[in-house]
Amino acid sequence: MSKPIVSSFNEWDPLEEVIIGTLDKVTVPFLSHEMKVFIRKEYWDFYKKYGGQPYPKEFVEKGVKALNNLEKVLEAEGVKVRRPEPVRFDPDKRVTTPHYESTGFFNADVRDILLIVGDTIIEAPMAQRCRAFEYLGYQDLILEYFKSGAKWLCAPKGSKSSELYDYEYPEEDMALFRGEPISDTNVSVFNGRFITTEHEICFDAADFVRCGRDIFAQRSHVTNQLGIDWVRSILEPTYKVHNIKFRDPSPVHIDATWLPIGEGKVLSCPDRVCISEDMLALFKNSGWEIFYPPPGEAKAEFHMSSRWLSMNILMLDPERVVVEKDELATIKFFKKIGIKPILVDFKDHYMFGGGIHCATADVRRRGELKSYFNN
Ligand code: DAV
Repeated sequence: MSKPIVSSFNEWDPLEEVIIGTLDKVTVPFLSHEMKVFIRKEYWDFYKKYGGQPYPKEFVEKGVKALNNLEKVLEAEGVKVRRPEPVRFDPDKRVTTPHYESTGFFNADVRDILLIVGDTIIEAPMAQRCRAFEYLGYQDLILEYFKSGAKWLCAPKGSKSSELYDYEYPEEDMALFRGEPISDTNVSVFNGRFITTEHEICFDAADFVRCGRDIFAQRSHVTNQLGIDWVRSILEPTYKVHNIKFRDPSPVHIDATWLPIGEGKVLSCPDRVCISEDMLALFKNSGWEIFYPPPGEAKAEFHMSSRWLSMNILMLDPERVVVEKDELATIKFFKKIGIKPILVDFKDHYMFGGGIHCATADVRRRGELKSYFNN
């Protein structure tokens, strides 16, 4: 039997096929309540002013170039690259649902919405209203993979009614940006309070990382416990889905916080270390080594993310990693641990919130389903 086209079990087996997102029709999201933990406070005025309109052209042109640079670099390394079809709806057109009105955002960060586990593509419901219809941009591509034998699952989309969001979430905690050093641990998320409630299932795919039979998921502003429980319910018993926590005042997506780079090797953001004793014990008892990369240093705009996009990298295989070309400290770090950096000029994509890992979804990695943990 020939190998399925969609087959990817971890973050590091040799990469054969990948999807890279698109900035086609990218629209400035509205500064709605749930976006206030996502967009840095110093940019709120920009989002209040331009929400629902296209981004200034020069930003988009540079961002498009960054995605195209990544495509060229991956192709040169022998990886088959797929791009989503041109977006056939207008994200700047206001959509009225039974529960809210919103415009859209983009289709650039594929990792946020598509969770690929083995031969199954799971469409995440997304937590932010501006991303509710993002799945439409991937339908042709997923249909093609489905016809080739992949399984296609949609998580419950939910209503995104106002009950899904905590409107009393303290504004001072919204300003505590993820990944920045904090002294005070008495902030909402440490007490189990997030911008999303448990009113209905919600998650972004980027709050999950895959290590064969073990998958690690964080409760974040965009992924609630019901979302993690839903993923667990469909992947069990073949896979184990573990909850993992970090010292992060504003968690959104796990892939610039805790990113496996090979069998027994995980990158851990030193500004938001793991605080789950059981998970630390699991990694330790299974012989895993935790690596702390240096901070990001590329000169770029960061509207919706921390500078830790530097560690949001893509493994081509356990020996080669795709890194932003100006992340010099990160490049040096990888060389030191024996992994060859493949450089790409990508920093102009950072302002849209994502790094190299975010902008991609690995469709096929050569390798089998294995267990890397003693549990
Ligand atoms: O560090 O701000 C970035 C991941 C976005 N997909 C951060 C998280």
